[in-house]
Parts: sequence; C-alpha cells; structure tokens
Amino acid sequence: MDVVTLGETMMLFTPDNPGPMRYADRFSNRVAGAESNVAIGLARLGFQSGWISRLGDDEFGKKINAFIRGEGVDTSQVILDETADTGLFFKEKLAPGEWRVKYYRQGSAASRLKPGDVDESYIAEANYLHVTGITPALSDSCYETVLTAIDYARAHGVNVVFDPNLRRKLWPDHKARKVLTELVQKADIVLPGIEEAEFLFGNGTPEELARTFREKGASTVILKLGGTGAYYLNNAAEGYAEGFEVPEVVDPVGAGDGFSAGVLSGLLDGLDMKDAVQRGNAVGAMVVMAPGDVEGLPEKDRLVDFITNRNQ
Ligand code: CKP
Ligand code: MG
Repeated sequence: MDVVTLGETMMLFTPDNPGPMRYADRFSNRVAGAESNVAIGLARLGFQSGWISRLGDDEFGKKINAFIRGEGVDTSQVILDETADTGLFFKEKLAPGEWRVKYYRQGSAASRLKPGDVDESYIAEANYLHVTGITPALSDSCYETVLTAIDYARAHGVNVVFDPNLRRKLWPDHKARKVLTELVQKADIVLPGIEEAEFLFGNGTPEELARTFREKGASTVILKLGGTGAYYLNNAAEGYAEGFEVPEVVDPVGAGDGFSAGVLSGLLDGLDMKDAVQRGNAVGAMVVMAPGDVEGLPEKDRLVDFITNRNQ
C-alpha cells in the first residue's frame, strides 16, 4: 500500500432544496468520511490505498463498503459489525455559503473500532499512515486504536500524516486540544487548517504557527489557508504555494481531504514540497467545484491539466 488510513465513513443525506431541514422532503444520498475521501482521492490518482474501519452489518454499511471498494480502495481490513449501526449525517445548505452538519453517529459501528482491529503487518507495509482528529473524538477505544496504529507505523518506519480535522460537535474543546496536541507530537507531517492551528496554539501568522507545530514535534507542517493556498515548513523547505481560483464553490466539504490526497500523491511521486503542496491546492479546488466529498476528485491527467492551465 502507498497509504493506509483509518476512520469512520457515514451515509450522508443532503436535502435537495436549500433551507432548514424540517421542510425538506427529498434528500440526496452519498458516502462521506474524511479518511475514506483521502483513500479514494489517492486511488483515483493511481495509487494503492487501504482503509481500515468498522461498518454496521446493515444496508448502509454494505453500500459504503461496496462504494469504497468500487473506487479502487482496499477494504480487506473493514469489519462488518452485527451489533452496531452504520453512522449517518445530514448536511443542510441554509443559505448560499452557509452549511450546517448534524451527525447521528453516537455508538455507531465505527465508534467501536478497537486496537485489535488493526493488523500490524498491514501498516508496516505502507509508505504512509494517514489519521485524523475525528477518529479519537468518537470513543475511548477509537482513541486507543489511533495510538496503536501510530505505534505500529513508527515501529516500522512508516510516515505518519495527521490532519487535525477539529470537529467541535464531537467533543469538548479542552479534550480536543489535549488529544490533538498529543497527536501532533507523534506525526511526521501535520496538515492543519489555519483555524485549527489557532484553536490549538492561539493567534499568529502562518510562519509563527508552523514554527509552533515544529516545536511540538511535527517535522513537516503544511498549513491550509483556504482559497489563498498553503504555507509549508520543514527542515529543508519553507514557503507559500498559491491557491487556485474557482468560478463557484459548489460544496466546500471534502476540500481538506482532497488537499491531503493531492499532497501525498505529490510526495509519492517524488515532487518537492512546493509542487506537492501545489497539487494539494489543486485537488482541493477541484473538489469544491462539485457537490459531495469525492465527486470532484480528479484522475492524474485531469489534475496535471488543471495545474498546467493555471501556470501557463
Ligand atoms: O475537512 P473536510 O471537509 O475535508 O472533511 C469532510 C468529512 O468525516 C465529511 O465527509 C465527514 O464525513 C467527516 O469529515 C466528519 O466526520 O465530519
Ligand atoms: Mg478538514
């Protein structure tokens, strides 16, 4: 595997019409989860990715499993759990540019992930392990599972990539701050958004915040600055990679995961940090131009065209 990831994927329902959900009578139905979005993004770009999770042994679990496998992701490590349901969530468009998310995921099958679900040899053979701050927020056993996966990765020299993906609806701020900081310390590459960085370490310029992440233990920091682009810092390189202009943001959710897939694909292809981050920006931009989390994820030739057209 080039990249192995671990986390919860849910059935997503979006009302077909904007406005509060109490008036909605028709919904579109999609598969969404930050970690599987990254795995799908990488598969679409031609890489081998694997996704570790639990799903309910129910219709939605079967649908999600088939969908992710159909996208070319290895799902051999997914457990169908007969004792718990697949998580659901709803995404309302309240007004142009104003989205609201409501989760129905407490006690879900994925929240029962436990350290014994992770096969050490599966992680040992990967180039990268990708984890996010959503998983440890789901339950104590999920938190332990993330730590175990990271321990396996570190024991076998597998790079750990961490996206804080702060979800304040899932846990209290003080706990989120503590655990996310702990995971920053254990990661090789950290991909925070600027708001997540400020949540963790207070206000500062991108340069200052990136330095703080490095002081906490991450070797490479890539700070996402929305449409403006991203700032990266490690031992060898430092700088800004400019964002891509998009005619319309159709759906912003999933952009961060597309960014992660783009950056990882660049690193796997041996690009330097600036070009890898530029790929992240490009994939993020392509994701926000399509509805859903994964619909906008490009194949390699479309991605290269998109970048070349801008740079000409
Ligand atoms: O940070 P992003 O917008 O890229 O992440 C979106 C995903 O996993 C979304 O698909 C949802 O399922 C989630 O984050 C979540 O649990 O919030
Ligand atoms: Mg994110």
